[in-house]
Amino acid sequence: MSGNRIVVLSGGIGGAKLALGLSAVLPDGELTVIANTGDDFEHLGLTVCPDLDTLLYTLSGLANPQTGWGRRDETWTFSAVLESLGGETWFQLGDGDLALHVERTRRLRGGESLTRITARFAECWGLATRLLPASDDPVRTMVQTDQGLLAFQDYFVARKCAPRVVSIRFEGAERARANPAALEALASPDTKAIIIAPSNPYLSVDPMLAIAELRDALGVAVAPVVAVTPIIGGAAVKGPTAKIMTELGIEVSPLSVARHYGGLIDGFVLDTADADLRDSIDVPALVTDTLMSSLQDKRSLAETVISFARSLRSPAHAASAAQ
Ligand code: FO1
Repeated sequence: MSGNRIVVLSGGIGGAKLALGLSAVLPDGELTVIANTGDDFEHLGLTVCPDLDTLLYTLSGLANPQTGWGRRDETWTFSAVLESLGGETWFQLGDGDLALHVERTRRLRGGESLTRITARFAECWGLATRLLPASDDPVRTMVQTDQGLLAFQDYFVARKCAPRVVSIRFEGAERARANPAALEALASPDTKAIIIAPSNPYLSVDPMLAIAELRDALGVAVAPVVAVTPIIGGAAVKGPTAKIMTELGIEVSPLSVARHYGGLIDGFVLDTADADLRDSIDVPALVTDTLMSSLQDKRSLAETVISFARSLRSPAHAASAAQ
C-alpha cells in the first residue's frame, strides 16, 4: 500500500456507487470504506446488514442493478416457500443473499466480530477495497414517526417511508466503540482524503457520526474531509432524503446538507444544477455533475472528488495538527 489512501463514509446504494467509482480509479488496497450499520437488524433469526451487503455486492460486481440492493440473477425459492407457509416475507431475502446472512450469523454466534466476518467475505469475493463496519457494537436507527417509534426497516421497507418523521435516534450509539481499523484509517498520515458519500445524511451518515469516537476522529483528521451532496436541484437522487428533510423542517437544499456537516468538512461537492449556491457554502465548494448512472459517471465523479480534496488544505485540522 502506498501513502495515497482514500477513506469514504458510506450508506447503501448512493454511497456504494461512489465507492465503486473510487475503487475503479484507485490502485488496489488504497480505498477504505466505512459502512453504516444503523440499518442492521435481526430477521428470521438472521443478522442482516443491508448497507455492508450493498457495498459487498456492488464492489464485487454482484449487485442487482435494478434494485441496487441484493444480488444480480437472484432466485427466490426460499421466499416463495416461506410465503406458502404463511411466513414473514415483507423483507425479501433471495436465495443467494440468504446464504450470506446464514454464514454471517453462524460466525457471529461463534464469537467472530462483524469486522472480521466482513473482511473474510470481502477476501472470498476478491475485493480490492477494505470494507469496515463503523462499529462492531450494535447501533440501531430508530425513527420516531406519527405512527409511533419504528425500527428502521419497519419504517423503510415495511411501511415504505410513508409515516411522517418526527425525529431520528441511534440506539446503542452512545455505548458503541468505533471500529479501531476505521479510526486508524481516518488518522493515518497515508490517508489523503476522507469523503462523505452522497448518502442520506440523516439516516445513513448520522448513525456513524453518532459514535463519538468516529465523529471526533473526523474532527481531528489531518486529511481533508469532503462531503458530496445527495440533493440535486431540490430533490434527492434516490430514496426518502428530501421527504425526511421536509418533515424535519429542513429546507431541501445542498446548503442544508453542507450546514449539517458544518465543522466536520473542509470541502463540499454540489451538482451543476445548484451551481448558483456555490458562494453560499461556508467551505470551499466544487460544482460538478454528481449523478452517477454509468460506470464512467462513477469513475469521473471519483476522480473529480479526489483531485478537489487534494487541492484543499484543511485549515482547522492543520492548525490543530501543528500544535
Ligand atoms: N429494500 C426494500 O425496499 N425491500 C426489500 O425487501 C429489501 C430487502 C433487502 C434484503 C437484503 C438487503 O441487504 C437489503 C434489502 N433491502 C430491501 C434494502 C434495504 O433495506 C435498504 O435499502 C437499506 O437499508 C437502506 O440503505
